[in-house]
Order: sequence, then structure tokens, then C-alpha cells
Amino acid sequence: MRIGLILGDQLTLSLATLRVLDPQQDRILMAEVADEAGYVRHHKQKIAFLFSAMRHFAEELRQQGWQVDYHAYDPSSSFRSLLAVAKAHAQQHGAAELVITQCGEYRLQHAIDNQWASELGIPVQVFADDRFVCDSAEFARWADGKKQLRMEFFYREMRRKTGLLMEGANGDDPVGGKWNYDADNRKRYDGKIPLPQPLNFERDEIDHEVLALVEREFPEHMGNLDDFRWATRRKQAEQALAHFVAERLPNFGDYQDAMTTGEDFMFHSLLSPYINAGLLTAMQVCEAAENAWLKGKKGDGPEIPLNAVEGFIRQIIGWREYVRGIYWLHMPDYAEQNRLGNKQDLPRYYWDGNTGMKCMSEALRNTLDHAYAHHIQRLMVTGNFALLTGIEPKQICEWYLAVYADAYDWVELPNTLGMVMHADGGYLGSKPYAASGNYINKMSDHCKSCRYKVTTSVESNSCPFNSLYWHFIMRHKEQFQGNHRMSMIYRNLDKQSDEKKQALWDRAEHLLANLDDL
Ligand code: FAD
Ligand code: DLZ
Repeated sequence: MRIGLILGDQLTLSLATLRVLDPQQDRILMAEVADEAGYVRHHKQKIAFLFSAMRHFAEELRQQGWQVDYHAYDPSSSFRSLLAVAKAHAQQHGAAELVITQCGEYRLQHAIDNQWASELGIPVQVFADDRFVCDSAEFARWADGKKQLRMEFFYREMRRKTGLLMEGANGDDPVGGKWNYDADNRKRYDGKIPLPQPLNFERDEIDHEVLALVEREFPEHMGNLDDFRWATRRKQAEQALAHFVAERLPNFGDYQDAMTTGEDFMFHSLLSPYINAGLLTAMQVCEAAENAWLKGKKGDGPEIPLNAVEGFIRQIIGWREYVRGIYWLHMPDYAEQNRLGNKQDLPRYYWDGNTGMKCMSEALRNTLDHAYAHHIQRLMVTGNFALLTGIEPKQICEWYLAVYADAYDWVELPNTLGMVMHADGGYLGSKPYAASGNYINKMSDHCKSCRYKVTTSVESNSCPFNSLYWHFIMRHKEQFQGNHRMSMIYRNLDKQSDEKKQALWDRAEHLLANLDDL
């Protein structure tokens, strides 16, 4: 017999492992282990979501006729790693081989490739993870010979490959004549369209057991479980998808970048934990969005604007696949990059949420309460602040990996190290997403109720983002002044008087020396 080890982020019925094994002869192994639960201090909701989803998945497999051995989390267990559990299991059953689908994270895949077969004393067969639209080899071929990669061109390839939102005699043309409607997706939210509340799911015994376990065994981990809203079963995740398509997708595009005080989810899908853990597949969610749009076009359902559907699909077959491609192309070296030479420590409010900066406290409260923050909070608030203050990439990457229910190294690392911190020298994105308080004020209502004044830069109560932004621009002049996308910024800097530049520099230096007090 063979053993199929299924990981916490492989909860998909069509997983390669399940396609190659035989339910009559082979056994499935799943395990909650201390090493996976503790390699960063995952948010309590992340652990609860994953453990409960894993347990429900094991039940689902049993109902389908599989023999599933499930190692539930036990703090006193001597089996702390997946390898230790697999070894004991292989010996107990006299397994001839271990089968696994390629891991999401380099850390674990590297150990499997280099250590597991000899430790287990049996062959280990790894199958490609074909839940992704583009596998690592295809991405490497696409990237080959390109000095700089651009998501937009990769995305067009993925549109052609999947046929999503394509038209024309040969299906070669993007619907509506344009590939990308991002320019339409930057509205500030004015409160006129009601924001839909996310679904709350019925909890069963498995959920209650897991929630109690996490509360008991991971008390020192970040966040709280009071408002745990995540779906933990496939059926519930499918309900979440249907809810998104019906209630949120129509406004997803327009308000994709908007932020509003007290509104944690806006029109975002909240689907990333389910897609990343495998309860939903990337193609399933894209097709659901495209079908709803097509129905609306035919008059069989509510109309959904093209900018919304295209924006949503681009995030998934564009950004999501693109960052994964970069991850596998450049690991393990990618994780070590720090091209801006940052070494500042992460301020304490990233962990406790207590700061007078309203935009930061809102993003951090959302993170603590829900193990969630929407993209613009991650990119333009907590990410932008880390970039401007020069946080050491390793520290900020570890934070993002720990605190979100959807966080896995393959997707978190390129987003944080590349997109946010520009620590890869601009390989992933051509220009750093650095912005002053002005941007946050344009896209949100936070500045109205903030302790700091967004309209000033050098006074003692002025918005920290303002002087820190100019400090970033000044201190990285050498790296960025030749970047044509930033030439306007450097022209603006040159127009400022020496006194103003010095005042901005001094204010920012003061902030950097007192970061924990903001
Ligand atoms: P929506 O706004 O509804 O977007 C729809 C879907 O598109 C998401 O569910 C997700 O699957 C995909 N998506 C959107 N943007 C990205 C992106 N940049 N990269 C990959 N997929 C994307 N996403 C993760 O899934 N895991 C992470 O660990 C993660 N870390 C991030 C760290 C930083 C610093 C930043 C800036 C972004 C990160 N993202 C990560 C991307 C993005 O912020 C989240 O996917 C998104 O906020 C999840 O919420 P949602 O499902 O409501 O997304
Ligand atoms: C994130 C996570 C956690 C918290 N716990 C487990 C676990 O106990 N068992 C498991 O199989 N997977 C877990 N995971 C997800 C893994 O970390 C993930 O499968 C690997 O990092 C590979 O992507």
C-alpha cells in the first residue's frame, strides 16, 4: 500500500494525490503538528480555520470511501513534524511509498526533496500541483530571457490560456477591446451603496472543538477568536463564493481601493483563505464570476460591470499566479533579498494595534479581529508604512505570514518582499508603492478622525506618512531618480527649498527614532 500525505492547504477533492491513489488499497494521512502550527506565530483564527477545514475534509474523504488516518493536534505528542508522523505511519502500515502533491512552501518541499526518502526508508513521489493555472515550468519558460517581468503581459497569456473574458472568431481578443480596466477601479466610497455583511456560518461540533483547542493551546498567538467568521467546510466556502458573486462583485471594481472606518471588508470577496487552502479552486471562482457577468449581459441576471469582473479575474489568474511563479523561480535566494538595506525593527503596534494613526489602527484592528485586511490596507497602509520606515524585510515578511488566514510563504513573500518592500530591486514591480498621507486621504475617510493632520508635514502633529514619504524619497535618491516612473517625484523634490527639505528630514528622523510611540 501507499500513503498519501495531504497538507493543510491541499483540501481539494481533485488533488493530484487523490487522483493517483486507490481508495481500496492506499491510505490517506493528514496531521496537525506543532512544527506547522508554530513555524511562525500564526493568528489564532488562521490555525482554527485550517485545523477545522482539515478535519472536515478528512470527514469528506471518509464519506467518499477513503481510509483516512488523522493525527489531531496534541501538545504532548512526540510527533512534532509531518515527517515524524509520516514515518511512524509508514512503519505501522508497512507502506511501500509516500505520495504527495507539491507543497506550497519552499521550506517544506526542500525538506521533502532532500531528506524524506532517506528518513522514511521508502520512495517519495511528488506530483505537480495542477490546481494552479500556470505550473512552475511554464512560468520559467515565460520568464526566460526577460530582464524585467511584468504582471500585465503574463496576465494576458493566462487570459489566452484559460479563455476567460475572451471573444472574437478565434477567442483571441479581450472582451470589450481592453485587457485591463484598472483605471476605472479607484473610486472613494461615499456610503451611498450599502455594504453587504459577510455570511456567518453555522458551527458544528468540529468547529467548537477546534476553537476551544486553539484558545487553550495557542494563548500567546496573535488575535482573538471572538468574531470567527470563516467557512470551514467546502459547502460553506461555496456559499461564500455565491454570496460574493451576488452581493459584492457588482461593486468590487469601483471600490477596490477604497477604505472606510469601521468597514472591514468593503466589497472584497473574502475568498483567499478558501482558494489557498483548496476549498475552492482558482478556476472555479473565476468561472463563477465570468458566468454571472455573462448572465447579466444576456438579461438572465443582474448586470455586472466589466471592470468588476475583469478586476477580480486579474487578481487571480494574474497576480496570484504571477507571484507564485516568481516564488518558485527564485527561491530560496528571493527570501534573503534586502536591496534597500532596511534594518528598522517592526513597531510594537503591528502586534497590538494600538497607534494614533487612524489608517494603521483600522487595518491592524481588522487584522487582529479577523485575521484579514483587504489588499489596499495591506499594500498602502501597513505595507506602505513599513516601506517608508525601512523595516527589515525579514521582520515584516514574518508578520504578514503570521497574521492573515490566507498567508502562505509562496503568496505572502513576493507580495511583501517584492511588491511592498521593493527589496528585490524592482523585479516584481517597476516602482515602489510609496505614498504620503494624501493617497490615504483620497481613498478613505480615516484622516478626518485621526490624531495627526494629513494636510501638514513638518509640525509635531502632522501625518507621519508625509515626512516619512519625503525621507524615503530623499534617502533612496540614488536608487530611484533614474526610474522614469519616478522622475516627476524627484522634480517635485528639487522644487522644495533646502529649509523645507531639512525640516521634512528632521521630522522624519524624529519619527523614526520614536516609532513605537506613534
Ligand atoms: P479580493 O480583493 O476579493 O481579491 C480576489 C482574490 O484575488 C483574492 O482572494 C486572492 O486570491 C487574489 N489576489 C488579489 N490580490 C492578490 C495578490 N496581490 N497576490 C495574490 N493573490 C491576490 N494574498 C494571499 O492570498 N495570501 C497572502 O499571504 C497575502 N499576503 C499579502 C501581503 C501583502 C503585503 C500584500 C500587499 C498582499 C498580500 N496578499 C496576499 C494579496 C491580497 O492582499 C489578498 O489576496 C487579498 O487581500 C485577500 O482578500 P480577498 O479574498 O477579499 O481578496
Ligand atoms: C498553516 C498550517 C498550520 C497552521 N498547520 C498545519 C498542520 O498542522 N498540518 C498541515 O498539514 N498543514 C498545516 N498548515 C499548512 C502548512 O503549513 C502548509 O501545507 C505548508 O506550509 C506547505 O504549503
